[in-house]
Amino acid sequence: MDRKEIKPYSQCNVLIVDDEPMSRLLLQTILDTEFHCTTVESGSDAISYCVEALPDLVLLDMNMPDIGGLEVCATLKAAPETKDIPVIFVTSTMDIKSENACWEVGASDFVMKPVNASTLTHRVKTHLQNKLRTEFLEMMTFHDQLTGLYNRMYLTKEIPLLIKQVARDQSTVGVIMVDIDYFKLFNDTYGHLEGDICLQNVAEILSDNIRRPKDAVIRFGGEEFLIILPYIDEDGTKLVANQLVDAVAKAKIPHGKGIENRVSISAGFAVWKATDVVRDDLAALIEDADSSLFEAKELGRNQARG
Ligand code: GH3
Ligand code: MG
Ligand code: MG
Ligand code: MG
Repeated sequence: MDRKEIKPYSQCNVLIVDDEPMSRLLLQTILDTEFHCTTVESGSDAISYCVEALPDLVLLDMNMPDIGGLEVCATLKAAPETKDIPVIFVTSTMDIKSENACWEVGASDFVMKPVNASTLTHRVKTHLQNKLRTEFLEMMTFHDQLTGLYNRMYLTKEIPLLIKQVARDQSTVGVIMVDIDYFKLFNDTYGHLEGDICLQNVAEILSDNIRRPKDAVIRFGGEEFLIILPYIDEDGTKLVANQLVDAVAKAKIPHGKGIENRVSISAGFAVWKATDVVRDDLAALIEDADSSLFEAKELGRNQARG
């Protein structure tokens, strides 16, 4: 996702679900000029498409032979990944009972058949706008603007929930604190703007090397990054920490006053076990990683310690 602005309607994927070919064609013809449309002909296809492709909005027929629209909507609203996709019902039969049923399963709106093209387009736009704005604000709240990484707000809001989940699963979580070496000297040599670019480059290298969906790379402070690795043990954490140190060194970002004239990082890591009640606290875990980082600095930088 572009982190600087809200994406345009033309990039929004609208899913049209209807068992009648003529209805699908009509809706698609109306909407195709402004949005990117995909069509499916059954409730079950709609659910599997949504889980896989996460469309921005769903136009949903009420009556279909396999799974009806109400059940499709309820299924989408029950799953965390699909619950925020707005659903607009498109139907010819709408008494008060069905209307209420639509709201109860989590519909955002409904449009009557035969559809008025202008009303349909406007309703779709309104709900897309709400969704895109909410997504954008959430993204801004939880990300650092310079690097695009997660920020401290994400750390305090989301990570404790993740750690609780790890504890319930009786597993472990690895934490790595990363700090760029001699970064003050980098700024002094090349200027603050180049320093910002360096931060972006290092952030990208860290992200490229942390690939599991539940892992998080957080900009913790100025040139400090915190990496949270749920369900990883001590050996795994150590391996990742060393990989990060190597990856930054291998990138050979010039730094006249750095180790071997390159930008390098130091890393300190710690691992929390679900059974280890004494350390059942994010702050304590970060402190552990931080004191290991101090050791890495003391031992000459450009290395990981745990
Ligand atoms: P060490 O190897 O011991 O970590 O030395 P260091 O110079 O990296 O450590 P120090 O904490 O003294 O310096 C951190 C520097 O990071 C100081 C500050 O100017 C710079 N910095 C912090 N945030 C930013 C930022 O957003 N942009 C830029 N360009 N520099 C930043
Ligand atoms: Mg139908
Ligand atoms: Mg620092
Ligand atoms: Mg530093």
